[in-house]
Amino acid sequence: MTKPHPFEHSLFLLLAISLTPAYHGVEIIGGRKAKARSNPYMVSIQIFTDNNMYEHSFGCALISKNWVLTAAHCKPAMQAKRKSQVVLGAHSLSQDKKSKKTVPIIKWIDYGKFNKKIGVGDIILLKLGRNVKFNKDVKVLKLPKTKVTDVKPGTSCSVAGWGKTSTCSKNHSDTLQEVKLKVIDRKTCNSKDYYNHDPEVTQDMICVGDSEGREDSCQGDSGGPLICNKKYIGIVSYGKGCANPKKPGIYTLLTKEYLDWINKTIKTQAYNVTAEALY
Ligand code: 4AZ
Repeated sequence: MTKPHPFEHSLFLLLAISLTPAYHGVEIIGGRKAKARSNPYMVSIQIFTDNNMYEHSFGCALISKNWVLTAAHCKPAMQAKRKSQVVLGAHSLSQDKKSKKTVPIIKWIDYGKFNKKIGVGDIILLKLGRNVKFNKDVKVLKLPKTKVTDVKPGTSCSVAGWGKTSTCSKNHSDTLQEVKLKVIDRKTCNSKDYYNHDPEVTQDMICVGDSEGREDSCQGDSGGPLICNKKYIGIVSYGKGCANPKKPGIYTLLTKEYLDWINKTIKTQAYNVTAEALY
């Protein structure tokens, strides 16, 4: 075997580095690896695929011992494949850590007003097959008080997820990524240069993005929570592409109406189980 020329060595190194996604800093899109345990409420929704394995498909947040909150547009994919589960306490999805717990999804409860065409009502509750145990890696994300219903434009928010790390990548991220984004006022978001009312960004949605188009949530982050001022404010819902400065992410806003529905549904369901157990 001939010895490689030193220049060949560095050329190979350069090629290897430039092909590593992390080198470009393109995580979630433009974000960074989340600190382990910094988002213990983050849950991965996984669907059983034709490859005979569960694959990360959406994000969601743990809101009680047996409920997670996510986006309604995730439901058809979950139902089409029948078998879906959630993974809690994960940072890397592939690494087999003790902290990771897998629980089946046994029920979907729709807000009932989801309209795919116009994007409204993109919110759904998923009931888990058993109660989860809370620990350092698995914690509830508290729902805000019903008084908190909107956030001022310019507010800094964060989103985490295992979604795509670049617009052109096919795969989701193995490690949880997070990014900081800013709230954009509805008027701007609906203006001609932005969404031009297609879809209409209504009072129960919120636009959040990066004016330079470097950072965004993307495919696979859908359903995950939007945190602003340390409060659970919204759900990753939609966007035309990812990291386009004039097409920021559109999030379902946790309005009083949605929060009342969530609280009522969880209470009613807990009562139903008790009632069922009596017979
Ligand atoms: C998606 O397809 C998706 N840039 C999620 C978020 C955004 C765009 C698309 C926001 O799940």
